[in-house]
Amino acid sequence: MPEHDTIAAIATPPGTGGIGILRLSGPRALEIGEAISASKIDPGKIQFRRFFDADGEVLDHGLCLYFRQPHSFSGEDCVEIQAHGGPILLDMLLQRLCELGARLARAGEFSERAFLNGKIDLTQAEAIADLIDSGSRAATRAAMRSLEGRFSEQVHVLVEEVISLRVYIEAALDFAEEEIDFLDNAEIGEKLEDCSRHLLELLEQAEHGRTLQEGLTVVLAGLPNAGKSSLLNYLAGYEAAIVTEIEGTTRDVLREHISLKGIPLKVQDTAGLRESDNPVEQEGIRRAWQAIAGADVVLYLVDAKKGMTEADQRIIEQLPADNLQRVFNKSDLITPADRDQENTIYVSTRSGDGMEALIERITGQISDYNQDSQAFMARRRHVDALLRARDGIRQAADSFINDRSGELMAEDLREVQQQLNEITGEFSSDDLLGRIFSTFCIGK
Ligand SMILES: Nc1nc2c(ncn2[C@@H]2O[C@H](COP(=O)(O)OP(=O)(O)OP(=O)(O)O)[C@@H](O)[C@H]2O)c(=O)[nH]1
Ligand SMILES: [Mg+2]
Repeated sequence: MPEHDTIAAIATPPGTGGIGILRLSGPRALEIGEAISASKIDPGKIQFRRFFDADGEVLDHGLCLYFRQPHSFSGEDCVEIQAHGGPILLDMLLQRLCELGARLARAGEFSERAFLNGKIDLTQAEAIADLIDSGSRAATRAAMRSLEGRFSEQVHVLVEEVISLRVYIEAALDFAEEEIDFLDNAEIGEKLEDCSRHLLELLEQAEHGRTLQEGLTVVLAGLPNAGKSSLLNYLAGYEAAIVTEIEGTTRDVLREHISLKGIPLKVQDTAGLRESDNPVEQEGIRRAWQAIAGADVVLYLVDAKKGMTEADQRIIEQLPADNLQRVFNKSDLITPADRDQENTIYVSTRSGDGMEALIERITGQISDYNQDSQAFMARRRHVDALLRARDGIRQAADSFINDRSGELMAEDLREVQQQLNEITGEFSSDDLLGRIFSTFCIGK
């Protein structure tokens, strides 16, 4: 249930600026706004006002806006005060609002109220935070699409499909003798198939959205001296990592946030993979494998001058094949005729040769996706819920095909519906909401 106190916060970022904005939301917002400005405030107008302290002395003057509920962001009565953007001044104004009966808002509390009042659903609330935090143009556009409701719409379509299937099955269950007939009905199998296919499509889109939100994790791996640190430096545009001709230079995993073609990347340079007696290097290699396990893309670097060695082959066999890209570095040291490897990108961190193709390979998939203007922002939470829903559908298919049980199937589908509703927040716990909104900024 929505709370009934009135909250206040500074909505503009800390620091100085021409304008600083304070927000009030709750049943006493108008009363407090009128008290601090010692005047009446009308809805739907922008009004110039003075703002006073407890002794009637003018603290500042600026603009005042009143949004009458439910026509406001939070769905409650809201007053916005646009004052001058000095941090001390804004604090004094905020303190005055609290003296008049407002309470300091918690992080994300305006958005939380908007959600509880049904103004936005949970994915949209999350999209606001992601829009503000987005680290690239692609991420910004995707967050806006989620805020516009593209993601929620698709979840709703899926929920409708599951509901219609449930209704169909549960109606048949009411006529117990007919259950056998109904289980022979091919239509159910087809509907399940459709549901499953649509869910997998949405899951794929959500995975892309999550990558945009979190950034794509690209791990540079290979034997010592292949040029991993040199490549990190090339992509970062500065000397982030130490480069020497000594094998085993890098030990720690080095992480750089790099934006390529508007795609946020977390590029990780790792220790060269080899047998070592040195405990420090051993730990570095262990961490390198850990980084590889968490990668969206692994670039496996080979020294082109040395070519693919047995040691390289042994490592490649242990790498996940689906997100692996082989890169032959030091192409400046070989002739064009030596470029005989398939599925390989040749680069030189020294001359910059081949970098375009490499960057295209890393960002290609995601930017293609974004260009068809379908990409929406998603979070790990959404992907997890969709994965659970996918498992639920599989379970339902199993109940249908193997157990021949309409009852089990109905129960499986009920759970699928719940997992999907968790995404948009139609089904949610206080705990989940607390976790989500506490990561927002104050005043949002
Ligand atoms: N000619 C040439 N030399 C390169 C190129 N890239 C890197 N090198 C040299 O190769 C050596 C090793 O480079 P690093 O970047 O330190 O290699 P690494 O893979 O990080 O090595 P470790 O940290 O030991 O695993 C250095 O002497 C670099 O100058 C290249 O494109 N061309
Ligand atoms: Mg290195």
